[in-house]
Amino acid sequence: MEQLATLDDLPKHYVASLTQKNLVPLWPSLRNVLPPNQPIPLTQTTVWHFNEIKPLLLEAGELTPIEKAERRVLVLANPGHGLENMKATSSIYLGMQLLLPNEWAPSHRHTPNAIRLIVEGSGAYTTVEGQKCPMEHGDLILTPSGLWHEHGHHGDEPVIWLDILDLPLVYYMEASFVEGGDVQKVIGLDAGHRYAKGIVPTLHFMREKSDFPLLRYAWTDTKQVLDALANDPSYGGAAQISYINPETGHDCQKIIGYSAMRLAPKEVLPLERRSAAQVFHVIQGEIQIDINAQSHQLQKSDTACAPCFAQIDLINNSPEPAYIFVADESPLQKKLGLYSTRSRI
Ligand code: GTQ
Repeated sequence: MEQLATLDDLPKHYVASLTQKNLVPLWPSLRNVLPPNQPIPLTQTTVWHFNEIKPLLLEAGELTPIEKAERRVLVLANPGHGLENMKATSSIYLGMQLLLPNEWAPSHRHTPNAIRLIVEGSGAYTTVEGQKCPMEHGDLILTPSGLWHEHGHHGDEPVIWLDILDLPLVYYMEASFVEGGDVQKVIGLDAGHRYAKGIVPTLHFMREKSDFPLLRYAWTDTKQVLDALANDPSYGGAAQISYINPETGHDCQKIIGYSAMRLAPKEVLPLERRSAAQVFHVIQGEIQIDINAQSHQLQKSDTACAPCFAQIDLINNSPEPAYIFVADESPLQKKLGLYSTRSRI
């Protein structure tokens, strides 16, 4: 493609008179906004090690009382986007949240969608629209856009979880805001029992209606399915599951997609190059992740992100299976008609 003229090729007085009238010439910026063949992502491959986050998060527990934080979170920020912008990728926000025994993070609802992936500790819960969701290691809890949620803790050890939100996108759209509310009244059965095994509570033959019927995906269930896939010789493919909305069969949330995979000992999994940026989080075990020819070691509870069209290999060098949680921007890109894949280089 032709090299185009730059701003410096224009007379200063001409550029000044454009600026004065809120006008901008396209051609000096054309190759930036429409780069040839593939995007130039700001998202940089970044790794966050849990053993580096945890002491700082526990220190935040001593430095800042929950009443003064509301949500005690250290944000996993991508330097490529500028740390202050609190983005892991262009659309994905990641945060590690700490809740200490007897603390309460008050009820609120907001326009961005959120999920929690429980990293460590037990005894905490998130109440979503009156449904109490226990938080145990590896559980996925949804708090979709507009649903009331609060976090509490009856246990006796710190609980830490990974928050994933589409906050960067919603904020960019100038659609991000929050409302505060009162303590929620918990309604009857907890989330796990409300929509279990394909059955739902029914009142006088009337089905309960909800856009998000399932709010908690227990890790014990997910792990069982991954193990069954891996141990089924007739299945053949890589052991991977998608978290879906069981009513619609669609992705469990509208903007960010969630899945989990299992890597057997010594398994090497080359991923196809995808237009959506991705986040990887180790639920159990350890892996080597090669992103664009750079190798990184991820231990349990470590998190990494990769830019669009990255060439990624997941490698399990350990004698134990590894379980990886994945978040990506593919539901958003598919809805917008922007999703594509490329063959590996
Ligand atoms: O727990 O509701 O990391 O509202 C950022 C914003 C967590 C939450 C975050 C939030 C929350």
